Order: sequence, then structure tokens, then C-alpha cells
Amino acid sequence: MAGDATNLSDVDQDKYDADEQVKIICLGDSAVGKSKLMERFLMDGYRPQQLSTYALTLYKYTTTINDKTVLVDFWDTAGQERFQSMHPSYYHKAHACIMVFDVQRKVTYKNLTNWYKELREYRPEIPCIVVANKIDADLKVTQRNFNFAKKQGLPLYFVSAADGSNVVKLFKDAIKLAISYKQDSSDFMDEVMRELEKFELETKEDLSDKEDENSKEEKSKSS
Ligand SMILES: Nc1nc2c(ncn2[C@@H]2O[C@H](COP(=O)(O)OP(=O)(O)O)[C@@H](O)[C@H]2O)c(=O)[nH]1
Ligand SMILES: [Mg+2]
Repeated sequence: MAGDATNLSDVDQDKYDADEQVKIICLGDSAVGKSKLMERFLMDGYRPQQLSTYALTLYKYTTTINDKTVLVDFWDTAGQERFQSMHPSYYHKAHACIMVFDVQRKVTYKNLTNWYKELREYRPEIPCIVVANKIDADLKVTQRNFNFAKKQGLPLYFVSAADGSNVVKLFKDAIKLAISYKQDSSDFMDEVMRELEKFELETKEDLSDKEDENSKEEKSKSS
């Protein structure tokens, strides 16, 4: 199986600390169309890697944003969602979440509440997009109100993995959100680092002041 041949470095999550790498996870019940959406977006040249040992599939995607090459890892479940819960490592260091339900199965919409709760336990701040999939089956659903998204203050996209409606927009927006989330949080880290450096400089200056005084004293003693 492909999973057994997979390089362990693919699941080394420290790589997401690097500027140019983001991790986007996909959540939602079984058969809502998570994998079909990924495949539709990445249609050309995608190389899904089944990591069976880790119950997930990684889709690698490269894009250019503001002249910078960005590597996106899309994480897709590989069956674990049947248990209505994902392993904590699935959420670890994720920068954005795409949360999918099937407009033809009400229960998948209801279960968003549970998925969202679990997401926020691990990633309280990351951007999340709610996705109503399979609109090709009944276009009228786009007129319906899906209050969950509004209530949580999340964007809602009506898409179809089958005919491609809105799929590219969904994924491009998710990437932008992931990157801006990451930049904001790293800006914060930069600030912390600057503060620490300043603090170090100040304490060093303090020391050298004292040294100066000491040496002055010594000089005055000796004179
Ligand atoms: N009509 C319709 N069927 C879809 C759409 N997306 C997925 N499906 C079907 O829904 C089933 C589950 O899709 P899959 O991507 O495996 O769902 P996952 O378990 O969430 O990854 C498959 O039979 C798909 O062909 C869609 O946009 N429209
Ligand atoms: Mg799937």
C-alpha cells in the first residue's frame, strides 16, 4: 500500500513553522464530498498520498502569492470521521479549516456543531469556512438559510464537487485565509522576539553602565 512507503517527513509537523508552508484541514461527516472537493480543485497534477497508518490523506499543492512560493498541505480524513472525532494531531498547527456538509443530508448539517466544537478545542483562532456541497443535486438549496454559519460568524460557500461550482474560489480563499492567519500570528511572534531582544540589550546596557561606574570609582580611588 502507498501508505507504507510514505516518507515520515511528510507528517513532520514542525515544517509548518516555516514561512512558506501552510496546513489546511478538511472536516465533516463521511460521504459529504470532502475528498471529491479536493480532487476537483487539484484535478491536474495532484498527487494524493494515502497515509494509511495515520488515517489521513495529504494533498500537496504549490502556488505563488505576492511573488512568494507557498506550499499548501491539504489534510483530508481517510475514514476516521466515521467516529465523529479526529486525532489531535490532525488539528495540530493547522492554519485554516474547510468544514463540509451535504445539502441533501440534514444530519451532516446538524453534526457541524460537533465538528466545530472539536475544532475550537484544538484551534481556537484559525479561520474556518463552512461549505454546503452537492448543490448540483438541488439548486434551490442556495436560497435556503443555513443559520449555523451566520450564528458562528463564519463564511458560507455553496459548492458542487460534481460540476465544479465555486470550488476554485473556495480553495483559493481558504489558502489566502491560512496565509494571513499565519502572518498575523508570526507577526505577533516577531514582536515578542523584538521585545526579548530589546530587553536583553537593556540589561546589557545596565551592566555596562555599572562597569563604567565601577571603573570610574577605581580611577578616582587610584588618583
Ligand atoms: N451529486 C453530487 N455528489 C457528490 C458531490 N461531491 C461528492 N459526491 C458524491 O458523494 C459521495 C462521497 O464523496 P467523498 O468525496 O468520498 O466524501 P468524503 O467521505 O466526505 O470524502 C461520492 O459518491 C461522491 O461521488 C457533489 O458535489 N454532487
Ligand atoms: Mg474522503
